[in-house]
Order: sequence, then C-alpha cells, then structure tokens
Amino acid sequence: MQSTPSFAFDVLARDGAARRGRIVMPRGEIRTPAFMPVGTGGTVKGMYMDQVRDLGADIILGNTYHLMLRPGAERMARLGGLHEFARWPGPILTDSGGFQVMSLSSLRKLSESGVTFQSHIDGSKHEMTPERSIEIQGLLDSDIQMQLDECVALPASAAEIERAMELSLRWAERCKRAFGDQPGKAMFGIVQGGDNAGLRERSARVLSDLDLKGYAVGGLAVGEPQQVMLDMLAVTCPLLPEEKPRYLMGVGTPDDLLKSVAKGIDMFDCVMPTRAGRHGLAYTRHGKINLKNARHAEDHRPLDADSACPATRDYSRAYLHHLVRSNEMLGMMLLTWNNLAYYQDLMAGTRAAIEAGRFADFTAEMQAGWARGDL
Ligand code: PRF
Repeated sequence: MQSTPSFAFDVLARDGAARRGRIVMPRGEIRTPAFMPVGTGGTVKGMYMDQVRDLGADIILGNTYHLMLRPGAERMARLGGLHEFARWPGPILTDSGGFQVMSLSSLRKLSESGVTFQSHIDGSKHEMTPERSIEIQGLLDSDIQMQLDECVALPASAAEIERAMELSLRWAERCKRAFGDQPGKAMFGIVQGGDNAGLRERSARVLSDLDLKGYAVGGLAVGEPQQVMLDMLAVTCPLLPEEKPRYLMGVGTPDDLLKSVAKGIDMFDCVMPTRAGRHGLAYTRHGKINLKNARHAEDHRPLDADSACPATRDYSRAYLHHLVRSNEMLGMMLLTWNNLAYYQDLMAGTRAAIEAGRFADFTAEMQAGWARGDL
C-alpha cells in the first residue's frame, strides 16, 4: 500500500541559484518555480476552476481576511472547507490576513497580541491574533498556511522596519505553536526587514532556526525600486534552508518573476495578471498590450497566433478592444484567461530552461521579446 505523501520538497535541477523543484502534498504536486493565481474570495475572478487547472496551475491562493469576513471561517468549515466549496481539489495556500488588514480595513489597531480592525464590507469589528489566523486557515482547510506578520510599506525608517520585523518573528513562534504538527499540511514563515540587509539577515536566521516547512519573503514590492527588491533577495535567499521552498509574496511582473527565480525563489502569487486583465491589459510574448487603445480597433490579429490558449489565439484584437471599450464582462474574462495563460506558460518555460541549464538564455530571449514590442 502506498502511504499518503505528507509534505516533501525536492530540488530536481539547478542552474546558478535558480531551482527547478517539486512539492508533494496529499492534494497534489506543485511544480516549481510556480505561479499561484490569486483566488482571494474563493474565486479566481472571471475564471472557471477547470480553466485555471488546464492552464497548468498546480496551486491557488486564498485570503484569510476576505474569507473570514465573508462567508466566515466557521461557516466555510460547515460547508466542507474551501476546496469543496470552490471546487478546487488541488493544494491551496492562504495568506494569513495581516497584509490585507493593513491595506483594506479601517480603524486598525496593532498590538503585541494581534490586530483589531473593522471590516471593509460592513464595518463589523474583528480581532486577528496569530492563533486566530492559524485557526481560521485550518477551518478553511488550507494546505499551506502563512504566519501572521506585519508588512511595512516602503520607504520607512529603519526603526519602524525593525519593530515590525521583530514583532513578525514573535508572531512566527506563536503561529508555529498554534499550528502544531499537522502531517500533510505546512506552515510557512515570512521574512521581513524592508530594504535593510541587516534586518533581513536577522529575520532569515531566526526563522530558519524555527525549522518551518517553507519560507516566504514578504515586505517587498511595496514601493521600492526593482533593484532594491533583487538586492534583498540576494541577501535573504542564501540564508534560507536550501532544502525548503522559498515564496516571494505578491510579486510581480513577468520580468520580476524571472529575475527573482534567478535569485533562488520557487513560488509566486500576484493579482497582476488577473487585475490587469480586468482593466484591459494583456500580457504577451511581445510585452504588455493595452486593448483600450484605438490602434487595435481594426486589428484582425489575435494576441498571439502561436499560443495554445483560446483567448490568446482565437479572438481578434479588434474584438477584444470592442469588448473592453464596451465594458463587457467577456472582455475581462478573455484577458484574464490570456494573462494567466501567459504567466503559466512563462513558468513552464522557466522550469524547462532550468532543467536544460539555459535559464539565463531563456531570460534574455523573453526580455528581448518584451523589448521588441508588439510589432
Ligand atoms: N506579508 C503577507 N502577505 C503579503 C505580503 C507580506 O509582506 C506582501 C508583500 N509583497 C504581499 N502579500 N502576509
């Protein structure tokens, strides 16, 4: 009899600091580098779960903050958990809520014990502690749960960055205790420390000693230039355990993804492909195309005739332009589909390139295509 896989991460190939790996969990295998489509409120906006799966996504992201407010964590548990509810049978990673509380709610009050806030939906009052965040993520039946942390927007003073980083370290310990030992599930810690290399180093070292199943790098792509983000990754990644997955939270553009993989990142999530799709923007091999632009009004060509994605291959730019201009929901759906297809294809190409030992060449080819533009 074959035993159920609990949680295993293997690095299958390396090319410089870039890694091609595999996470095996009871709900499925995650090929890394992986891009996780964002399914904030139990839906990857505008997409059927079957489509998301067919694009090659092995895992999606859900948000503790949104789901605790609506439909509610206890209700979700009674409904059989998020996988059953949203009809996504594969692994789900949930963000812990702290980041969303800070960006979305009002009347936030942060203390050692946690954060109290008012819902952005109905103004109701809530408390989020490290323990409650882990409890909620358990009620959602999340496979990879994130510690509660505090992310400060940049620029910020070193003192402020340090205070939030140290608080996040204490919260990591409390989350680890609350999570306990759950075979088949994982809790990841989150490195903070802003744009300060010394603080990043301390955060990475203390979290590494906690021996968690994986590590995220948080507090980046929050207002700093790309080079600062890459410098922080160069400091942080080598300090994280080699044999554990590394997840860069909330990043980014296709260029961010490739440059971060080159620093040793294995997992990503970002609203960019889905949100941009709803705003008329298409990510393609030829760079970003704004379908609102009048120059597409009589363009018969699809976004990319060579793509396997129907949204990319079968619909004219003129039609997409018309849909976007008319604010038709199909326009948002097709562009979201195209963008997620592009992101998943980029990750598939990344994995193949690392295996073939040609990741630097692959990156240069992709960048040349974006720079050449939409001819
Ligand atoms: N912490 C958490 N979620 C996040 C971030 C973080 O720092 C970021 C920063 N890019 C995005 N999402 N918990």
